[in-house]
Amino acid sequence: MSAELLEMARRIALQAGALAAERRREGVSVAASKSSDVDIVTAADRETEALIRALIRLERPDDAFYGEETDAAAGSSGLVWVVDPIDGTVNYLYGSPAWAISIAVGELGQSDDADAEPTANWRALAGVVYAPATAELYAASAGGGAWVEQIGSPTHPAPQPLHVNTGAPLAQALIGTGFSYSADRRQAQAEVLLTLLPLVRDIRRVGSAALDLCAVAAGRLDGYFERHLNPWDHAAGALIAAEAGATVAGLNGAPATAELLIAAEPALFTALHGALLAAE
Ligand code: LIP
Repeated sequence: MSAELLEMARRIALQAGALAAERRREGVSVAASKSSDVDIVTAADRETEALIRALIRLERPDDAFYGEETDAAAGSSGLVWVVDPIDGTVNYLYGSPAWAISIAVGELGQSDDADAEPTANWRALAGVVYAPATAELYAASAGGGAWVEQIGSPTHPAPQPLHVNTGAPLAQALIGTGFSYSADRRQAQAEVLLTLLPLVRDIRRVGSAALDLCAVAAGRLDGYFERHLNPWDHAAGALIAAEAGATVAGLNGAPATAELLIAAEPALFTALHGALLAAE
């Protein structure tokens, strides 16, 4: 099941990435703002999600859908697709390369909370993060490992397996993070950073949770944390990082949710979790 779902997600991500890249070349502008004046959506975000949603429905009409730019749709199959059509939207708007198509599919868990995030207690089955600007497609299936493909290379290199960095103490760890679109939340996040920054090697703020999680999987970051993420930001990247050896979770053993997501190899996860608790 996971292999077939992964192949489907990969195929759709490549089509969606080609569309988004073409729209980027044509020129991109803000279509609307959402939770704040700086939380924007472009017409390409909407068009790309519409394409992904239609392609999924064509092949698997009974699956649920949960995307950033359109209303959620329930399903009857027990599977849900969690999609960010363009993660790193602001980078996409400015023409920076750090943006990606993020597509994940999993088995919905049982929850009494109708408002619960679909990824809070789901079982992720397959995830793909495709970055057209760098032609890198990251992928993972449950229990099948994680890898990165170079798309379009004339030499057709084999996919490279992904493994997290291990052994870096917190003081030598390169940590990724990100910030909310809400000014009040950013103030609080900056105050946490004031405490954390002297405790680690350095901080990186890429602007795409999906690519931050793939960077942890690839060993280009030792760890990553962020508050206030949406499920579509991390659904695919979290599986890729976990299949590459990271612990991906929230506070005190809870699943990763909007409250907090931390991703790192187990020993660093514990150290980073403790430092974040102390910094709050
Ligand atoms: C983005 C996340 C990023 C976060 C940004 C934004 P978007 O998602 O991927 O980690 O720091 O504030 O939420 O809005 O580009 O889909």
